[in-house]
Amino acid sequence: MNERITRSCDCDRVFLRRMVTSIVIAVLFVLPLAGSRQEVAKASSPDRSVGKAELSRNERMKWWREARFGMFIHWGLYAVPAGEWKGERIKGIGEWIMERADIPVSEYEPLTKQFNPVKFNADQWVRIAKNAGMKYIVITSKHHDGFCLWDSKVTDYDIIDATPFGRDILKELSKACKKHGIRLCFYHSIMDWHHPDAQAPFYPSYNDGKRSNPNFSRYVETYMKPQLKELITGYGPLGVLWFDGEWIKDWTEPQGKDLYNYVRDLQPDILINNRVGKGRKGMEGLNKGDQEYAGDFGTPEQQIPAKGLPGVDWESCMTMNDTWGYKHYDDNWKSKEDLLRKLADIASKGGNFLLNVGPTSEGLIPGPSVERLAAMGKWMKINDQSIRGTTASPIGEVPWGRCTARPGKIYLHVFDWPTDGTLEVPGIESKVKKAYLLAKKRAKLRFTRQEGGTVAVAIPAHAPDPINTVVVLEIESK
Ligand code: FHN
Repeated sequence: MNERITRSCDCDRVFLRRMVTSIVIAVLFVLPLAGSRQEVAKASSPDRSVGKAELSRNERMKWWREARFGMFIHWGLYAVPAGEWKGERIKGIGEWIMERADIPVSEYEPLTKQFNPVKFNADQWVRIAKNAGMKYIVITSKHHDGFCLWDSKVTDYDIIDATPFGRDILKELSKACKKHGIRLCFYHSIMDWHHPDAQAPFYPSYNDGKRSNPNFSRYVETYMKPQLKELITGYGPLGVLWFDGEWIKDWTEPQGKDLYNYVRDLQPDILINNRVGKGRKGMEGLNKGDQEYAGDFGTPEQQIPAKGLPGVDWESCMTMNDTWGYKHYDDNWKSKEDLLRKLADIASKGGNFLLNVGPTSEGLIPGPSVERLAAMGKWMKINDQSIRGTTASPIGEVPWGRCTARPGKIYLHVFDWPTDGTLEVPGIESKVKKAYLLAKKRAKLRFTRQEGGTVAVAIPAHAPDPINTVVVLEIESK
């Protein structure tokens, strides 16, 4: 992903002087600090506040790379119909019901009168995330349907002015996140099916990728940007602004670059995903290769890249069942085994896992989600150092599971426990100092070095953790 998009400006002389200053600072003080990951930052970003050098991209990304695991929350008016409209079950993802059931704005808006999540408890939600081992929460401030989960000054189509609930959800969540040391982040849809200057006039094909609204730039300048300013200055500092809905005809890469700069000017250290512009290749989520695109990390959706991507930051977002927004009859839940192994798989390829919950209209995270997150938390409590802040496997693929690493340690995530008492680990070039189960550090495991860099570790007859037992090799770091 690329560094901050440097805006062209008519103050070239001043800008040039700043460029030279930044490059000198970078050469003398910042670039040598660059992490192991390929430093893609340019030293040319102009200072945003006089006298304060801007954080490099690696410095901004540090907490996010360390976190590795976050909670996605899709919540809004769509939780009221919960997948049904006029007695009919509507196919597809729940938060798209306005589009999938051809609901006109005039019929969708009254859902606000039924949105009264009296069981919502921000502290409880944040504790569920924290206890699962998640370090950040990305919640839909505004999804495609245009409904705002905070008290916006530029519309009444929000939680305070339009619903009987009358509490500022995002304000309460912001407070709870600060209390528990969790980074609050917002998902914000560029596409807006409610706003007359955006996609509302395209009813019933709100998502018509071929149509343009002549007033779209008015929506961007007088509505979307002011709302983003409200969110960043009123509920921040934020960890990430997670844009979506960028695939519409009215949105372009230059607008994405402008929005990236606009947001970073409001909060210089914020992270922004690659859906702010037009860089991503569909659900694969990584950037097309033909030019520099705005955004700090790639966003594979409902999938995990086949291999690690050296020097690229990416985050796989996934549902726990088949929908992002709540549907009362979607019980196709992924098992805790599947979710835990996905977490290890993603980390073994150097990515982050953004796992979704879709709360009900009462404000509750569904029970099956809570159970799975508790199980993941139990595993993370023992094994989180094999995920948190690790880098991709240094030894490629292994037949029995996955690997992650940090300087001096290789973590062997064993899914298929060998029955012959020996775990064969290929490609270990460094000297192995010791081996042990992460869950039982003091019980050292014997190991021998075989031909061609394979290390054979003597392991117990039965897997201590049938889902993922972590064996640690401490090595002489280069
Ligand atoms: O259309 C959205 C969808 O509702 C959901 O928010 C996902 C999650 O990333 N993103 C878009 C589909 O790619």
